[in-house]
Amino acid sequence: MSKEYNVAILGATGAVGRRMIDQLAKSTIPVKSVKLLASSRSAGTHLKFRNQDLVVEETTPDSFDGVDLVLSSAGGSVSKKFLPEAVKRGAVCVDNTSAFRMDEDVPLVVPEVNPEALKNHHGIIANPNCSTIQMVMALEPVRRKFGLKQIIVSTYQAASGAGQAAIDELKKESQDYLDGKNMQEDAHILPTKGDKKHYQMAFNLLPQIDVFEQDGYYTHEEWKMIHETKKIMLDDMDAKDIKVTATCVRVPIRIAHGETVYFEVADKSATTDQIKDALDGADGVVLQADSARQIYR
Ligand code: 25A
Ligand code: L14
Repeated sequence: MSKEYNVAILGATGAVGRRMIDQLAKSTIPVKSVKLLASSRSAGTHLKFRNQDLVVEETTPDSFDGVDLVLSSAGGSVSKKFLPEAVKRGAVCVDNTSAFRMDEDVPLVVPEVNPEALKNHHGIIANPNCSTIQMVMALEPVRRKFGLKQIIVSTYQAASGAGQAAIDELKKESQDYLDGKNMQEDAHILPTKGDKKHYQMAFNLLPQIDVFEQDGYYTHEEWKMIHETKKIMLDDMDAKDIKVTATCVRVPIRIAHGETVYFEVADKSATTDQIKDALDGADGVVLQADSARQIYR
């Protein structure tokens, strides 16, 4: 790789892609050039990177000629189609979708938790589900000091997880609800675009994120949280050493997920204060435990 990188953002016009552009602009990654890729629908759209005006291009395999680094968030099927093409052309791809996360030769990485896993990549590096990332960031410092036996997590996930179209749908439904309009026809995206039925999200809660698993007990989002956590912490998606279960719920929020995490440590002598100390100052973690002053934002 050159000292300055040619970077492509795949899915650049999406809710995530636009954030990637902003974050890349702020980051210390030395950027030589940026290419914005999306579907034919948004080819020709103008977007800004720093002060440069860039035109979004339709993605083809040849889009990746000369590209060093791909940041990808255009959905799993798009990643499956294009990332092997990018790797063939010499690029390293960081993929935000679920397409490759469980492949044996694809590291699943949260930099603050398991950076060592990066060593074994073959061109594709996956990052986990958003709900998994925030949980393992907070639990890894605890695990390192006291060990973990069990995790029971419940999530409160915003519309943003399902992309820009879901954010737009929540906004329209909310407006229509407040305007007293008939909302029968409003839902087309949530709970999940690919499934048969769609339900109102505004002023509601939905107990489904992603599709249901065959056993009917888990949704795929819940499955992902369980197995991604094990792969990141123990390098084995089916590891038995930590028991994990998850319940994922969609809440009518635009952006930002929340979650409550019950966990059981292995070291029974650990005190609440010691666990707070482990969290306070951990890389990327902000501890807010000042209930007397009512601070939690
Ligand atoms: O498969 P996964 O892993 O589960 O991921 C599924 C989806 O989740 C989002 C992301 O959606 C992804 O597509 N996502 C993933 N991880 C996420 C996370 N951590 C996450 N969201 C939040 N947090 P998205 O909507 O943000 O981004 C989609 C982008 O992918 C581009 N794309 C689609 N097909 C492509 C493709 N790019 C290349 N080749 C293809 N074949 C997509 O570009 C977008 O950038 P686009 O050109 O198709 O559309 C962007 C424009 O279209 C408008 N729009 C969106 N939906 C609709 C719509 N217009 C009308 N009707 C719609 N239903 C948008 O306004 C935008 O301008
Ligand atoms: O697996 O709809 O990265 O909230 C994360 C967001 C799947 C969908 C992933 C959502 C996506 C999820």
